[in-house]
Amino acid sequence: MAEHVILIAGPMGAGKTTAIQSLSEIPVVSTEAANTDRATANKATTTVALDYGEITLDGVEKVRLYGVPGQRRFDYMWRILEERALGLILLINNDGQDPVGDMLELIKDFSALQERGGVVIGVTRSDVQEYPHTSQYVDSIREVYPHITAPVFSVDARNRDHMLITLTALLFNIQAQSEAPMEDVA
Ligand SMILES: Nc1nc2c(ncn2[C@@H]2O[C@H](COP(=O)(O)OP(=O)(O)OP(=O)(O)O)[C@@H](O)[C@H]2O)c(=O)[nH]1
Ligand SMILES: [Mg+2]
Repeated sequence: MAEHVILIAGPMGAGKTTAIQSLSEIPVVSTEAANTDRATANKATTTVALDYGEITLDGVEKVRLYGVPGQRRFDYMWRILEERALGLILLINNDGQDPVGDMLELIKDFSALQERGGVVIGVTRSDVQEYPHTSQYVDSIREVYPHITAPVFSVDARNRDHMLITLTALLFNIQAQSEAPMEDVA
């Protein structure tokens, strides 16, 4: 059976832990601790090390899902988990202070993973905060990272179907990127 390791990253409260709970077929391993930063995300707990879940697609592809902490003080975990990963789901909460800026910064933070595999963007909490629209995320990626193909979806991390579409799009994107002809460097 083919196996993939996929990372889920994004700002605090974007829905990384929730997304893995939505997708996973096994009980999720989580490392939640009391959230002392209620100003950034008003919820009781936050991830301090990782989340882990698994899903099998079409009975043939096993996907290991790792969620990383949103808080940058734990970003050493980003680097550890990134090494094993083939692709990245970037969840961005639309009700953050500067969600498009957060996305651009995180694409840069995970540029090695993007180059090795691929990235897909899931914009969450659009029901809480309507703007910016997904088109603004798409336009910003085109402007700042014109060489990157990164599909952008509006999703609810609590919705399994939304997260399945996002994951499937990422796997297609990774496959397309691996089959793309190498750039002519001669
Ligand atoms: N209204 C709404 N709530 C959402 C949506 N997506 C996720 N949530 C909620 O937003 C919260 C996200 O919390 P977590 O899943 O803990 O976020 P996280 O990204 O793991 O955060 P950290 O681990 O702290 O970095 C949860 O309460 C979810 O139920 C959405 O699209 N709309
Ligand atoms: Mg979390």
